[in-house]
Amino acid sequence: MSRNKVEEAPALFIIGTAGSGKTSLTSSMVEWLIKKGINAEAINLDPGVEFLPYEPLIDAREYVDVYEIMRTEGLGPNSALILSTDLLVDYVDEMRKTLNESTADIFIVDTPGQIELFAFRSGGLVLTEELFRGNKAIAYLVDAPFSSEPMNFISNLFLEAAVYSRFLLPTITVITKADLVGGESIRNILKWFANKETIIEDVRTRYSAEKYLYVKNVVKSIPSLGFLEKPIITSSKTFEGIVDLYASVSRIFFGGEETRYGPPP
Ligand SMILES: Nc1nc2c(ncn2[C@@H]2O[C@H](COP(=O)(O)OP(=O)(O)O)[C@@H](O)[C@H]2O)c(=O)[nH]1
Ligand SMILES: [Mg+2]
Repeated sequence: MSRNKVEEAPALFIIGTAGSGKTSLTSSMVEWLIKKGINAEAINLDPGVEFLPYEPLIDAREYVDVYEIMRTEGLGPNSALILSTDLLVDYVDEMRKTLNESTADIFIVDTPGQIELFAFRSGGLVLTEELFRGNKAIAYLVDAPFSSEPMNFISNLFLEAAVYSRFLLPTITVITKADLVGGESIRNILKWFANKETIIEDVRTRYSAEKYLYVKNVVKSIPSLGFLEKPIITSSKTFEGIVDLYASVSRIFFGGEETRYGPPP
């Protein structure tokens, strides 16, 4: 990889629902990149995480303490987590100092467990815009065991579209935990991505007529939603697909090739 060191390293934001495998993928990807001689640094923006399998360059927990906020503000864990994530924005300048001194080639950014804390509150957008100055992209994680069911798959794609509409950044769909499902599930997911008629048909055979009619209408009304480009199939346990994910990321950051959604306007 070559990067003009005058520019800041690009940042890949790892976004997905709770438990979709963000922290695991951040860890595996950084480990894989470092083995390849690429100076990757992990950034943890989740103030609520208990255990991290990687050593972050920046750790949200050094700036905000969820337990302290629970005590001082008299909040329960959910409210304290929301406030903690919002408060991170106050530390952008301090975090910038660390980034300024970094010689990283790429930042892999792990985001809060609950997707809405980062994607659907103002803090996440501010952090992506003000903390990172290089190129940016999103890896949107779709849990393979969860998405093997057609309706789950569809709702996850709607969520991906909602995330995209917030950030307008090049977005790669990443199927995680491939090691937990059989080849047939993966083939189905790839089939649904390649041809939306197939998911409408699978919904027709598996669910009520009411659900089928609904899916038929909504899926048809959003022609480009997640069905245009092959997702990357990965496992953070076996490292399957990490090479493909990095190839996609490289194309966005260094290859100038358009992604599924194209570059931001
Ligand atoms: N088998 C398997 N388990 C995984 C994989 N990725 C994550 N997990 C497990 O899924 C759970 C949630 O993962 P985590 O990375 O913490 O998800 P996050 O909430 O999105 O950060 C943990 O128990 C992980 O060990 C994977 O590729 N394969
Ligand atoms: Mg996590």
